[in-house]
Amino acid sequence: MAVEVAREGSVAVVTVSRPAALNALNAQTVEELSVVVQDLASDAAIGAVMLTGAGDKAFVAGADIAEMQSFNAEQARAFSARGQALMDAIEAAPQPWIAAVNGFALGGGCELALACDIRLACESASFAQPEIDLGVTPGFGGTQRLPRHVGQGWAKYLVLSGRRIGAAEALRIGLVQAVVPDGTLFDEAHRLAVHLARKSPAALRAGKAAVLAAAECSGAGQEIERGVFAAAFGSPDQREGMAAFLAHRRPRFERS
Ligand code: CO8
Repeated sequence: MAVEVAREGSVAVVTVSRPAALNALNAQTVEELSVVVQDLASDAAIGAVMLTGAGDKAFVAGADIAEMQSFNAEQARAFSARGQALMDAIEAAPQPWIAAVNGFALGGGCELALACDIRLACESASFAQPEIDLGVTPGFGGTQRLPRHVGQGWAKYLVLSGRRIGAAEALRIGLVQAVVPDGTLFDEAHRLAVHLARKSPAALRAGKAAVLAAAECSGAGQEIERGVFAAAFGSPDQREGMAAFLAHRRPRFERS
């Protein structure tokens, strides 16, 4: 198995473990991870998940290039769809997922980190979307999530240049939320996971869903916006607010 899961109380630690290939994601690893995400999502005992890579060199060095090398377009599309579905499932999971980026987060590895809710990195971690140097483009959701996290300018810089940036730069552009000294990442990420796991599960789920909806402002976010906008109509506050405006007086809203 290339994916290890350790349950420690209300925290699950998920480790991608293919050290000989720097934890690169082949089809089997994507499938294993997908099953793990599904299992954890339905495990009410788990309040937060921490995701990391085996060893101290790589988080995940990308999709498996050796496996992809001979793909035709149809196979590439299918692999991309499976990877995208995995990333979507992490993003939609009821629990928060923390990426503990302990080394290279390249290509699909960077995309995997981006699908998590919070990213912590050690000082020696590095990030890139190097697909351009393989003659391809990101296929696991990176073109969509990167601009959301770092803005279009940095997203284009990373996707078009393929350049690798260090943890400090990743922090500066908002790709990660914190950088910690090498050797302390696991404990820091675990501490954060324990902290999150103590929160209300319903509120965590709602918070994730609401922020996600905000990010998807062209689709689901705007539907939510329309829903809450419409639901206000006919309420006492809406009637009072609009009546007050038209009467040139201050509105008086009830507190309960
Ligand atoms: N896939 C397969 N094997 C890999 C990968 C990878 N992504 N990365 C590293 N490895 C293997 C190496 O081939 C090597 O194996 P071996 O010992 O058998 O030769 C072993 O891991 C160790 O790697 P290196 O000897 O290269 O170690 P270095 O410290 O010299 O270099 C690097 C480390 C910089 C990380 C280097 O290995 C590297 O550049 N790797 C490739 C990084 C990359 O380009 N990643 C992006 C891949 S494409 C992608 O992720 C697209 C995602 C969307 C897919 C959509 C589906 C169609």
